[in-house]
Amino acid sequence: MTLTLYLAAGSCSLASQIALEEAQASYEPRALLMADGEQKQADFLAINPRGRVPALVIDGTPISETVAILTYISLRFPEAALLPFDDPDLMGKAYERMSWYASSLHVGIAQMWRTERFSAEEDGWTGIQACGRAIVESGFDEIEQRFEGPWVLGDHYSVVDGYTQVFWRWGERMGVDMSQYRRWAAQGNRLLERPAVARALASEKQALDARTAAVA
Ligand SMILES: N[C@@H](CCC(=O)N[C@@H](CS)C(=O)NCC(=O)O)C(=O)O
Repeated sequence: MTLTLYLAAGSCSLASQIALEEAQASYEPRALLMADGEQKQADFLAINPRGRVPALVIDGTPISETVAILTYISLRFPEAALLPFDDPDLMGKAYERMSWYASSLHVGIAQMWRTERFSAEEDGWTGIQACGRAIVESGFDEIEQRFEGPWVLGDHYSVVDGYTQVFWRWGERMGVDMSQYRRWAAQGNRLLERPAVARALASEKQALDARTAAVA
């Protein structure tokens, strides 16, 4: 089986890359330069017609959407126990959380940083961005309040933890005072101590450095 992960630095593709590293999967990371619009170029649109990362190509067949990719990796590498498949209640929690991230919190981020998707009329952008920020900030409060254990799903480390880290990075980028989120910070610190997460972050950087060096 060959696996290729299309990613972009600082993006939500980090969640999929952490999952691949946790699974000790053999995969090729391929960084796109989003600032150059590579996600909208024909060769990538042939992989994901929506022009978004992450995309995971499995033996030539692509899948996109973070929740789908995280599910695929968890099922493909069951020994890594990246989702609690034998616990329906916990699985419900895992999918509630991942669906909320993908359908609401990430969309709030897009309202701020990709406002052109929501209205062609620039006059209305300030309001759209303010609503996006409010969605994100109340979502961050919810993340903090709902921590019940060392990990997002309590005692079970899962792909949801890496996905949650994506939002932490974005919060820092937005200039949110992340020091107010103590339990979330503790989970993030535990996460960063995991060798797989360190490998994912290094690999994300390396893939980007290789691309920027090639372009320079
Ligand atoms: N629903 C998709 C969203 C993917 C997405 O929006 N990815 C962003 C990076 S975080 C992207 O590729 N943006 C490129 C663009 O908007 O042109 C998922 O959850 O994977």
